[in-house]
Amino acid sequence: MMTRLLALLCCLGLSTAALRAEDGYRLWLRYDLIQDADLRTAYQQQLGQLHVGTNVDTTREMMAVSLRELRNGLRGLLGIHLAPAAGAPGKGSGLALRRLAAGEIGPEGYRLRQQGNRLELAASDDRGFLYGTFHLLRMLQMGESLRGLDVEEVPAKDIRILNHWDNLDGTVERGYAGFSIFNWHTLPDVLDPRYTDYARACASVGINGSVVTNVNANALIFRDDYLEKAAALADVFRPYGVKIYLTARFSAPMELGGLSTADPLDPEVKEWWAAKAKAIYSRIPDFGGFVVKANSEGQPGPREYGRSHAQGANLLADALAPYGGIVMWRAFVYNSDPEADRAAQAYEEFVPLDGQFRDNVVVQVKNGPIDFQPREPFSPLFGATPETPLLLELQITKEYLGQGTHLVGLAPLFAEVLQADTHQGGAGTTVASTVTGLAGVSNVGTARNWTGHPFGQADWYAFGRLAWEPALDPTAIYDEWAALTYGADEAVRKTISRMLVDSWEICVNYMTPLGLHHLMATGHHYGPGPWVDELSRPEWNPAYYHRADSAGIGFDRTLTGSNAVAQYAPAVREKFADPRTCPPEYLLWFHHLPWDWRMDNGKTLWEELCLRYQAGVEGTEWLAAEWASLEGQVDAERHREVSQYLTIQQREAEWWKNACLAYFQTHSRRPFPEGVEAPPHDVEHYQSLDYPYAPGIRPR
Ligand code: GCV
Repeated sequence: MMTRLLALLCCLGLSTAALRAEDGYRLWLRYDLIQDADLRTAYQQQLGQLHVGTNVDTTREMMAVSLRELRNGLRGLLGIHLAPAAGAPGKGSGLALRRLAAGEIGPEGYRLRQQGNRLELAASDDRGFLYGTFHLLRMLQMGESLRGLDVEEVPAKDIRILNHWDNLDGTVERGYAGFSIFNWHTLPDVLDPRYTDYARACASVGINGSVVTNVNANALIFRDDYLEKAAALADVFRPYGVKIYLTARFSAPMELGGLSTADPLDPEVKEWWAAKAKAIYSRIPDFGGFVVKANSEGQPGPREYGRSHAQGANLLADALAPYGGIVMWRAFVYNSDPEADRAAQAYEEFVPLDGQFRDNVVVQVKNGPIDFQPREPFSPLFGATPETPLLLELQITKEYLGQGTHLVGLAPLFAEVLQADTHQGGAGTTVASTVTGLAGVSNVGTARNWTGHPFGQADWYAFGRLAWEPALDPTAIYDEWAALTYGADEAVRKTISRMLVDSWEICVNYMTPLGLHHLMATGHHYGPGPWVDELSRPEWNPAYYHRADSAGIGFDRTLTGSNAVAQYAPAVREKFADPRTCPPEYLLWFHHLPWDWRMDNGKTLWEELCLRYQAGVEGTEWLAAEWASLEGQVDAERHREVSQYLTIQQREAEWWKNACLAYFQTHSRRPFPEGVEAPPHDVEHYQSLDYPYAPGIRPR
């Protein structure tokens, strides 16, 4: 029976490995035997022996990790045991490791080059060997030729860091993949193998830091027993080149230290932080530093004492400076002033502080001016603080993009902001070129496959790859991920990468097309709630953002409105400020326009809005059809799982479209254009839907 099945599979051109059920735990590091025997033989000949240069110390922790990865990888992919080269040194083919002099290649960089009959992996530091090892293994998994190989890679950015919004009680704010992978209760004694697997996955895509606690911070993390727990994690991460960082609650000196103030200029407060830094570094000598959310959404901060964000940040920076630590101070601040435009507030607060921060402070700025909306123009802060290094904060977890159930690839969103031209200091000054690093809000949890939706892994992967090299093309990144995760078959990987690349625009269309933003329901941010207008703070209400009325729709951020557009450099400002030159994807972000406004394609604004919602729904049908076409070509377990999620996504895309169009029609009073299916219910029906237990509700 078994033999007949195998024969049948061979007839169909399918390998048994390709169809083995998988649960997704191995991520993109599967190392299954390469099925093409010729390719395997070629690789075996090229890599079968290991030549370790005399100046390479393989006893060092990180080098040992690299070698273990290499051995495991080659055992799995090629079925070989990587043997140290026999015979005279310097002779024979194989893989050669060579340490370069300091500075011969940049920090963390590596070179993979064919030298005669050898493939040489060379680096100036241990991290370079680690990243070079993963590069090589990636090439083998993708079936790429090593002949004539000559690549040199150095990361474009020093800070490539994940931010976990994980709480000490194990919950994850805006986490949709189970609980936190960090079990603070059983640390430091229990070292879950997941900690190692997590660090390894991060290293494989070049992520070199992890903030393991939520920015809505808990001072308890600084208590001695919790520092021991953090130190245990740091010990596990270290060999993988992942530094640990913690979030600092500004009021910790009061809550934990019993002081009567957290005023950044108070000498006792300074002493408290200095002593705390000393206590941390005595346990974690390579501790990375703090991330701070201050005076934002109820978090304490320096403003309570009449001090600026710079004074607050400098307090912590001074405490960390003796040990080389940094402070990542978040610019995500806004207040409830009904007259203020929330989109303008971070710029107003931080640009005047340029030049006032210590050298070891970086200001962490979300990609857009509001808050990880499905699509936002880039934040005007990028490039606007020449004296202050900035970090770009991206959200990998999909708080506003269908959370854990919709297939939405975020690499195109990441790339759009990275490549946006700020024109600050001249044309060609992309966001990527203005930042010193990238921080990504993690989507990882205790779900067996790490991210809940199987395709969520793709954006953990994409974030790491783009943090390493912001110029990478999203299609190429997803092509890699698909090959590593689902096998190197070209048709399969091309279909998957196309689905991922196109899915973002599809989601934007069924949620917030044409620059609309913040239309989601209260609390969970999952479904639509454009009608919400009764929340206590004006800027928490969707109606504040879309401003739909009988005349039209959109937020006027030009001279006739909030004039937030003036925060951009002149070339950008001019383009965004004129509705004729403003890219349609940001149109209603910057303009309040009449329903009958004529778009460039001849449609009215109302018609275009409706057609985009409809296109979003049709896009989910296309996603489902594409995935269905892969049945039998990826393992049944993962195929079924993704199909089930796509069913939810199709239904919810309809929900978004119907709820939003039913509501906006109460203002536009216009008929639905041809090609758009009218919502089956009136707006009251959509308003009555209640999802009290939608995941990701912020713990109160
Ligand atoms: C960590 C949004 C989210 C909050 C998050 C906040 C932030 O408002 O809804 O859950 O809090 O951003 O980035 O600080």
